[in-house]
Amino acid sequence: TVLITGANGQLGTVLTRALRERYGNEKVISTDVRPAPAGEPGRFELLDAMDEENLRQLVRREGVTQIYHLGAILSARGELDPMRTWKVNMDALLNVLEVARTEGVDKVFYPSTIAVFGHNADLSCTPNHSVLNPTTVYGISKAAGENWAQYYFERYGLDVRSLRYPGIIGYQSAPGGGTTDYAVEVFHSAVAGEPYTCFLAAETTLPMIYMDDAIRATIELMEAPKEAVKIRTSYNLAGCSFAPAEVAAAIRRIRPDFTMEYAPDFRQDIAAGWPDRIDDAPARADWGWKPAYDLDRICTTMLEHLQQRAASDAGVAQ
Ligand code: VAH
Repeated sequence: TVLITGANGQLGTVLTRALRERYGNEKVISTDVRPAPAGEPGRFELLDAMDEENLRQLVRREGVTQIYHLGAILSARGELDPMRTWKVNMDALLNVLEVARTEGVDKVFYPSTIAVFGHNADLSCTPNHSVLNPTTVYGISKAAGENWAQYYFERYGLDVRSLRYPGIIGYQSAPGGGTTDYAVEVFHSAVAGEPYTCFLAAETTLPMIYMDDAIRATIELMEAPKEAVKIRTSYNLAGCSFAPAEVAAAIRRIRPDFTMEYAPDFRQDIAAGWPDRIDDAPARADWGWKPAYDLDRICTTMLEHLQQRAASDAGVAQ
């Protein structure tokens, strides 16, 4: 049985569906601090992973063998309340690791992020084994979390696996509180026929990945033979890299009327400390990672899906 925390989030929503398709509805328990969205099939439990006892009871009662711990406060929202962000992100992770270790859970997935890097790294193409000087409390918590993951693997043999995700772009779910959220919002505006005001400057290049690639990478890493997983802090995962102006241009190739304006806010400073692109050579070498979506394919796919949804919503409204 698989347990997912943060299952109602941007990644959790889609990963839960993918795991249910793979392992069966009954074998996957989604949990979140927020109630389940209406109409989702499968088992859902309200759970705050900061509550160790509740987490332990659930793991024990259901005979959980794998935990995907996705619940966390992201970069931009995290800066609004640093102490709470640290507490939520660390307490929940340590509870998951401790419960997994003591209840004999086989495998744990822990998402990390390109936000673990900071100004002292080579931000033009950041290697996996790079200095970590994160500038956000979210990044600090993930850098610490990666090291805890490795500690539990080395000290207790707990099979924890982790990816440093770039910004994730998908049509199925809304991002919540990240610095890369613009790259999803922009497509919603384009489909609504509205201009988009970007909170990052035009030339701010960041690593991004299409949702299908992010999900496939997660499942491929989790299903790789244990010996193949050689990095036990976290693997750099690359999709493609682009700046807001490049997305705008790519959207205009399909929707020539689309316009983007720029009003950088505090998130620009966050983005300035992050890589332009990251080097994912170890992921490719160790467990065969290869992304399938470049910017143009992301644009075509996003616009198609959001357009279809808008059309069917309009149909329902009539
Ligand atoms: C954020 N999307 O913006 C997240 C992230 C790629 C960075 O982990 O906070």
